[in-house]
Amino acid sequence: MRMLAVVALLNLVLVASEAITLEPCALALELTFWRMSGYLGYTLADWLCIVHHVSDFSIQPPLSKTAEKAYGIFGFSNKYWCSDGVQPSRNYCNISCEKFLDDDIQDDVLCARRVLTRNEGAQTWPQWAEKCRGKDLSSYLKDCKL
Ligand SMILES: *[C@@H]1O[C@H](CO)[C@@H](O)[C@H](O)[C@H]1NC(C)=O
Ligand SMILES: [Ca+2]
Repeated sequence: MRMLAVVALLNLVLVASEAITLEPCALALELTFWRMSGYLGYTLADWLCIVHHVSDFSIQPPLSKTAEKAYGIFGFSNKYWCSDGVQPSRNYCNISCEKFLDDDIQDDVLCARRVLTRNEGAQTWPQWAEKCRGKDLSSYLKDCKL
């Protein structure tokens, strides 16, 4: 009985620390479904470029909660956008950071929209200004059937 409990706990830990990697075209489809294409002027390719440079399409739990950390494909900070229950947070998206570690991106999208409307658009993601803005982003979608 006790053994079983330990095994179950181990399984949970392994699952929890496993990275989820999203396929870019599948993400593009989901972002389309959630009406992110063209939202406030940001194209699908802009979103893919942001996700590429912020998280490389990978959802990985932070190894510790002892400092500012970025959660999920959009890299939401546990000091501003979500709360991990450890860091003091403004929690502008009013959500637990854990919600950005699953493969359901609806809440991630809602928070990304809030980032755009609350801050100066995609400036919040320094990666966007550096690697995406004004660049030819057509390669992100060229193999996608949308
Ligand atoms: C924050 O989320 C909680 C629970 O999901 C909800 O009850 C509350 O009304 C929300 N607060 C704001 C300001 O949206
Ligand atoms: Ca989520």
